[in-house]
Amino acid sequence: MTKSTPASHHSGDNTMTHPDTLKKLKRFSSLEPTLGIFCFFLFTSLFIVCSFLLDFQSIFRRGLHSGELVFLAWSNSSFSSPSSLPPLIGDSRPEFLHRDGDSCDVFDGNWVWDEGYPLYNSTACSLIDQGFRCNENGRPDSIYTKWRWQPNHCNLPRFDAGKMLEMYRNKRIVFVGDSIGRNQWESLLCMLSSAIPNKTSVYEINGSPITKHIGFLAFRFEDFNLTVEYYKSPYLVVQGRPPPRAPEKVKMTLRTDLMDWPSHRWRDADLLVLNAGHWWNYEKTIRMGCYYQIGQEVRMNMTIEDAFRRSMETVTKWIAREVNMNKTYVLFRTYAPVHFRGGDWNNGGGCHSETLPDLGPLPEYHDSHVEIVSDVLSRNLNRSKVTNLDVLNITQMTLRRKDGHPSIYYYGPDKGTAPLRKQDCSHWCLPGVPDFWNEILYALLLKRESHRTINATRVLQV
Ligand SMILES: *[C@@H]1O[C@H](CO)[C@@H](O)[C@H](O)[C@H]1NC(C)=O
Ligand SMILES: *[C@@H]1O[C@H](CO)[C@@H](O)[C@H](O)[C@H]1NC(C)=O
Ligand SMILES: *[C@@H]1O[C@H](CO)[C@@H](O)[C@H](O)[C@H]1NC(C)=O
Ligand SMILES: *[C@@H]1O[C@H](CO)[C@@H](O)[C@H](O)[C@H]1NC(C)=O
Ligand SMILES: *[C@@H]1O[C@H](CO)[C@@H](O)[C@H](O)[C@H]1NC(C)=O
Ligand SMILES: *[C@@H]1O[C@H](CO)[C@@H](O)[C@H](O)[C@H]1NC(C)=O
Ligand SMILES: *[C@@H]1O[C@H](CO)[C@@H](O)[C@H](O)[C@H]1NC(C)=O
Ligand SMILES: *[C@@H]1O[C@H](CO)[C@@H](O)[C@H](O)[C@H]1NC(C)=O
Ligand SMILES: CC(=O)N[C@H]1CO[C@H](CO)[C@@H](O)[C@@H]1O
Repeated sequence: MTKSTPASHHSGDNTMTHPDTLKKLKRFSSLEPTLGIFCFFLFTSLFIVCSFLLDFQSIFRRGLHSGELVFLAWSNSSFSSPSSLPPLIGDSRPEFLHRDGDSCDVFDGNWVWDEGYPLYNSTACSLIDQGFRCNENGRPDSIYTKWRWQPNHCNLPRFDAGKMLEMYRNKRIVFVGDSIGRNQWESLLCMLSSAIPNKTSVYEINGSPITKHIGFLAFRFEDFNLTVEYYKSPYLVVQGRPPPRAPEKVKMTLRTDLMDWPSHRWRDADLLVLNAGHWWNYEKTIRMGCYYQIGQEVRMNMTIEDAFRRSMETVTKWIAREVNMNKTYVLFRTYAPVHFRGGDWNNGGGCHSETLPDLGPLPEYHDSHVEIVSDVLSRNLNRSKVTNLDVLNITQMTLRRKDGHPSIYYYGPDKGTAPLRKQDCSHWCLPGVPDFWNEILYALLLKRESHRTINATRVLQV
């Protein structure tokens, strides 16, 4: 024992004389208060850790927020078993799929710790871009994969890949949009393929690899005759050459009145998930010489907001006119916030030190994309016969997840981590945040199915 104490090592001599020992004891007694404080902290930390391990896993599962947990930890002076806890708010939440859950807004909620997640292992899923494989690319923490989305007023069903595959047997699921849409598409590919033991029975129909450079990718789940497709179309409308006699600075135009060319392949999907927003900004349009066009006319002074609104109107009119709403369920996913701090994406902004979500009250958040989408959709939904469309309103829930981005961990393992000044705080690590957009998507699908079944039964009974 004495041999291993730092004191004996430092003296280099383990035959201590009596006065020496006394001196040491005196030194120790002068240290006593500090030692006491240290022990106190050690004990409290242990206490917190133990109570956390013993009790709170179950509370987290039931969905209290971490703020409330801290309060419980400090106000209760003894350990208690989960069963002795008072009834929790979580207990009274109805299931979203149950009739009592009909009025529940699944997008109103918070993130809760859940050891039962993530739903898949990225090393076991080959269908993810290297850029989203954060842990494989060196990200040291994995806490960000353990937060589950918990609505305030109901409980969501846990994603069941087998059930969703069965629902979409002989069908097509189509994602259209920007690279955040590809992020969500890859998340769903992994979530679904986790239930398929024979990985070679899931393949890209043209043998293409997963990469951001290909505008169309379709994975076939052979056993279910299901394809899950991705079309890159960041504006949803046509981007092309300017009309003749356009001013010289016009290098390209966005036809805000014309759906993108491959749209004829989208409209027959059984499930169509659209998104837009990240490319509707100055840097990617006007600055590149890309102006907005309506008919044959280039509108040199049209604002980005007006152009985006106009294109969203084009999208909703296309849905009403071209999409068979008896067959196709359309979901429009709202804008996923970015989290660049200390700069923007192109001048040194970052998020690499974020390891926890924002669980507290959120600051005011305004994004013109979100406002325009909800405005255009709600007005057109009301007027037209478009009934089979829902908004995947993920903006607020995603705003809380500053910890979910690849930041500097988007290069392959051979290249190491990216420089601090070139971070990715737009896309999402997988497994991660987009899994929960898909878990909500899955819940909405089941809810819709159950309504259909109930109505069908009713019709039969009449
Ligand atoms: C989206 O959800 C947030 C959070 O519940 C809510 O404040 C907002 O009004 C919703 N927007 C739409 C268009 O439903
Ligand atoms: C993921 O799978 C790999 C190999 O299949 C395994 O080594 C690793 O431990 C798994 N990771 C987790 C978090 O389960
Ligand atoms: C496979 O699914 C497609 C629709 O995606 C359908 O047209 C075709 O008939 C299905 N094939 C079989 C063998 O059921
Ligand atoms: C896995 O799927 C491939 C492609 O369809 C097939 O050739 C192979 O026989 C399957 N393997 C097993 C063990 O079922
Ligand atoms: C846009 O430009 C046209 C001429 O090209 C002009 O008549 C119009 O007033 C301008 N509108 C705005 C809002 O500046
Ligand atoms: C959709 O279903 C309704 C009612 O069953 C029917 O009247 C309508 O013709 C259908 N529309 C299409 C495009 O199939
Ligand atoms: C939808 O239309 C109904 C009746 O025309 C109207 O009462 C309601 O306020 C409208 N809702 C929206 C969001 O415009
Ligand atoms: C089924 O009925 C419920 C209410 O009874 C209604 O809210 C829902 O829109 C109906 N669904 C379909 C697909 O008709
Ligand atoms: C404030 C608080 O939550 N106190 C709880 C401490 O634990 C007992 C059970 O052991 C509860 O009954 C109290 O409500």
